[in-house]
Amino acid sequence: MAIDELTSLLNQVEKRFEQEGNLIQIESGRAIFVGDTHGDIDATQKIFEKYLNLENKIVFLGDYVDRGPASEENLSILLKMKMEYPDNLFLLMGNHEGQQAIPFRPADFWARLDRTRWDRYAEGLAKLPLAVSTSNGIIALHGALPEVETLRDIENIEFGSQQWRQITWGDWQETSGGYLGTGFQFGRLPFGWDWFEEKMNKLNKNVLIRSHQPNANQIMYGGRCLTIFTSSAYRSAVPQRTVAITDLSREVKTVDDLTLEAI
Ligand SMILES: [Mn+2]
Repeated sequence: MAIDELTSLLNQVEKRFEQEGNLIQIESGRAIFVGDTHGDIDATQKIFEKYLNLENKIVFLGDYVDRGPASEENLSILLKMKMEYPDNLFLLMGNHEGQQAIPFRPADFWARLDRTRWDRYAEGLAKLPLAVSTSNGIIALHGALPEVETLRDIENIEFGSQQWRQITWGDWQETSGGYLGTGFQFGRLPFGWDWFEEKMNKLNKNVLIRSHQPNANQIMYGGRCLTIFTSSAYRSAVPQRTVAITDLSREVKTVDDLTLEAI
């Protein structure tokens, strides 16, 4: 994309993200949750063909760039479609959009950008919302649950803070315990079942839908934690690109109340 076009697009879409704030509430209709797409523009286009209409709300859980073959194209189409369908398409932040706060490597998308584009993307993507709350019992975000007292506290989480990092970099381990300490992979924060239960009680939610961790078990914690991945970039760990669908008129108590579809 030419720099003028990029600047204009980011100027528009940033305003929209600022209006939405960190926490998006979805109250009605059908919601489709999409995991990491990671440069897999084919996945993103299939999602739009299959689900984008004025009745549906599509929620992308972050990580649009790096790893796959078409990062900038994937990100551009998502930002452009966000401006065309602002009330039907929601984009959340993953750790790959937070390169400015926690730089990591390899990051092929970021590494290929010149300084002007790097700065402009970093500034714009830092404004992405962090979480979606639905009226039928779901919280959706990229990684793990943040240390907050109530759902509304998510509104005040600052980019680059510890709570931001819990959301964008947090992993879940199939074990009891709270914060499980460092010593795992770079940047990642591992948490256990006790952390999950405690934070879900505070948020007053039944099911967490998240992505970020291709090697995680798809369903954990008594059927209340779902990890989906919607990219071909980690095909060995995740052979099928999966989305999760919910009808907001029905309460979701466990993952069994969601519909999982391969795209
Ligand atoms: Mn991630």
